[in-house]
Amino acid sequence: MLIKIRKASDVPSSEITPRSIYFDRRKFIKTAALAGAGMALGQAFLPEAAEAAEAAKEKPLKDYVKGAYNKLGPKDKINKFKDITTYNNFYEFGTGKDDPARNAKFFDPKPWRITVAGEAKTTGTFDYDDLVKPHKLEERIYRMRCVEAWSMVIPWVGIPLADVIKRFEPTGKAKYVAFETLLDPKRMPGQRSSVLEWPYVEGLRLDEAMNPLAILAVGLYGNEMPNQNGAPIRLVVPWKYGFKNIKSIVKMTFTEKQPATAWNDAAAKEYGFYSNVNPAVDHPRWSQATERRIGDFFRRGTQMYNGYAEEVASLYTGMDLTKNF
Ligand SMILES: Nc1nc2c(c(=O)[nH]1)N[C@H]1C(S)=C(S)[C@@H](COP(=O)(O)O)O[C@H]1N2
Ligand SMILES: [Mo]
Repeated sequence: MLIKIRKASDVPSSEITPRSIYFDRRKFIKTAALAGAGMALGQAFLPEAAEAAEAAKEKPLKDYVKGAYNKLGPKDKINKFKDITTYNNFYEFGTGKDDPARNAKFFDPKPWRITVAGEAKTTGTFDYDDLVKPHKLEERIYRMRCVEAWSMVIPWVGIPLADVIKRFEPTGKAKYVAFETLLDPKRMPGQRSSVLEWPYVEGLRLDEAMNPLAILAVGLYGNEMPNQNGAPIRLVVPWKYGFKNIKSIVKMTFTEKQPATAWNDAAAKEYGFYSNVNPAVDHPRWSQATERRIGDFFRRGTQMYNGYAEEVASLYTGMDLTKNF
């Protein structure tokens, strides 16, 4: 049994953010449990993370191809659902790793519409179902390497980005595809502060976007995408640093020129357009030679293209990777 969750629209915005409320509630939970009230209250008072896990499990994705792509190394273990859903970067819901799980809790990602614009034969605004339903869902178990030098292995469920792009028939002028996250400070409290320019934007060269590894993910662990991971639909390009994997996408634009990207706008010397995982190109403020796999004690070496060189290296032949970082 889960407590009935109020819709985001029923929650006054003043109630979504304040940490004090959260901490007070946690204190209350502890006290209640100690008093032996836990049993009577049942699962309504599970700790936050377990509650989120329970909620996600109630939304299983039906009918997806298991193990469609699963090229893990001997030292790769799929991360726990708890790690994947409580250690996040999603600045629209706060800058702390545990902020998105808490602050995205009441976000309601349906109905959702996605606008396709720019250099393509078919453009317009589409309902989520019209965009996703024509495609067969596939499980893709990928490593994800954040530019901050931590990593995870995540069992995504999604659709190949190339198949989506083909449906819109980009014109000969289309050289890039740009993506935008929802802009809605009422529902995304982090957008009320100016840590980044909103909306969060990202982009790929069209040939990168057409690479078979690139997917639009709509779920993980066989369930619909948890809000904190970018519900209802987000990009996953596993050979690039995590910030390329833009969440909660509302717009896709085919462009002739290289589009602006959020972290490049914020600090161009630190975050390039390409952002391919590369142990030999350090971030100006830290080394990228090693990484910390969430759940591990010892650091491990960073792999070129995050271990996907075989699939993607040909996209960058002849390019100076130090300049095009
Ligand atoms: N819209 C949006 N997308 C985003 C981010 C963000 O802050 N906003 N953070 C990025 C970063 S830095 C990382 S590492 C990944 C984290 O994805 P995860 O929380 O699902 O592991 O999301 C990326 N996508
Ligand atoms: Mo990241």
